[in-house]
Amino acid sequence: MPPMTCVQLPDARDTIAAPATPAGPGGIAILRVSGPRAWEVGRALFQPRRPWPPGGPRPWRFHLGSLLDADGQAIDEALAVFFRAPRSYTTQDLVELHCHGGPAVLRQALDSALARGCRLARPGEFTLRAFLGGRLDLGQAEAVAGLIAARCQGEARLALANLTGGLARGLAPVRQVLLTAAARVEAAIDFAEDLAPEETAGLEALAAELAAGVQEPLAELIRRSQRRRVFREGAVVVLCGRPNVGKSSLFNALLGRQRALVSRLAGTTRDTLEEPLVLGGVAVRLVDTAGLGWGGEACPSPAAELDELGRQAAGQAVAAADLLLVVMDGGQPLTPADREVMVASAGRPRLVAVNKADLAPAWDLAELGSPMENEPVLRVSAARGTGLEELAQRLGDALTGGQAEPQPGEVLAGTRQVEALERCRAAAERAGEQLRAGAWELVSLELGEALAALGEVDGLGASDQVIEAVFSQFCVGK
Ligand SMILES: Nc1nc2c(ncn2[C@@H]2O[C@H](COP(=O)(O)OP(=O)(O)O)[C@@H](O)[C@H]2O)c(=O)[nH]1
Ligand SMILES: [Mg+2]
Repeated sequence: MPPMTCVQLPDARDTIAAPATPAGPGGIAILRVSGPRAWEVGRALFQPRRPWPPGGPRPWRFHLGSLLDADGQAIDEALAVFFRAPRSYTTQDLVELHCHGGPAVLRQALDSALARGCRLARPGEFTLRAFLGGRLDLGQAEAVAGLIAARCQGEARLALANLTGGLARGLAPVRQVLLTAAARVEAAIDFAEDLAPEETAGLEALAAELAAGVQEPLAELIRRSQRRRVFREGAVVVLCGRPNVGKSSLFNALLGRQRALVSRLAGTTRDTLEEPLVLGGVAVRLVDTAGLGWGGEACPSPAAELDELGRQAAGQAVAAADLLLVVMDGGQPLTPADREVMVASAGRPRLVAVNKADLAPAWDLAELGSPMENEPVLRVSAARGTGLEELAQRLGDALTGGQAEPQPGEVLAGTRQVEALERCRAAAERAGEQLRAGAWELVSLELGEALAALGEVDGLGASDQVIEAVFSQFCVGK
């Protein structure tokens, strides 16, 4: 186990405030205030149009009134909702102020809350309180971040399944098997001297229960999560090829808009350009790059230094790609630079597209050499728009391996969770080995480790360090 550094989670007794909606103009913006003094702050910030009823604001109802700045001046017409603990998102007293979505209004409202003794919420701190208050387990809290960050339907579906507790529900039987085994082994340790042979045999049979109830279901969940990881995490697809083959033209054609400059001059693109796109149900970052290979020729552009920088950036993008879209020019004879690109991308996941199919073919596919024999090559024309649908389809298939998109309710574990589940599985396996050896003390240790690793996923007993790591991925106001 890695050494635990001491992490201080933020104090849940502070009353915190933050905008819950993104910065920038919008119909509505929401300021959230949570903590023991939330109602007091809410009442100071908000003047109801009609006087409060005798008991003060009625919880869980919208109230119309004015939002006030730190000096008590009206900033905006607003709605306020007062939530009473524990029936709120954070499980604490909580107030939501719904005002008009102007950055100036929201800024003043926030300043007003801070002036009244609130602390600015840290990223994810509202959800952290929901977790600490027992409203969400750790997997659900992670799913909140996942749902907010979801870029396509598949990602949103996977996040929602975990938000409704799908992961923890699936792991509950695993936890139960581990707990039962741990209890039986503890008893065996206490009575080690007087264990009847059938009791010893029963303990040995526990190994089979661990295999069937812990190792196998976890291995299956881990395998499936890894196989379908691309649907959770998305992918980076990088266009590469020598200058002027039409990379930027294809980039634009795939996006359906003129994002990158296109010209007949080599070296038009230097910075890498990146745009989001959904392919095969996968959230993709599509990256256009400067030309990769120059085939040992002198740079055709006088700005050789810029070309060199562009090439370096392209090299970095290619190195980080999940999938390469290698582009060739079908209307010009193959050059050493084309071959250089083919060699540089060999062995990487790639799809080769021969562009400019509208021109008379200037070379034969066989000229690409023998490694290409089993690799499908697609002829497209960025200029005419032909072959693009098939290209998008093939890119999607290459990313997913032909797998179907996530279905509603499908549960997958994320990278962090997979790592913890694998530790749990391995510890259960070692426990099984020690069971067969009759080393009860060691079995007990391994089962403890398995339960601790499982706790990092469902949050039952996660360390502050794990909790901190999960919540640091959030945005402020959630
Ligand atoms: N005929 C034809 N010309 C194309 C096609 N795609 C791109 N071009 C032209 O090829 C040149 C280089 O295109 P560009 O997209 O800038 O290439 P890049 O350097 O690889 O990004 C431009 O003059 C484009 O108009 C195509 O499908 N057919
Ligand atoms: Mg370009």
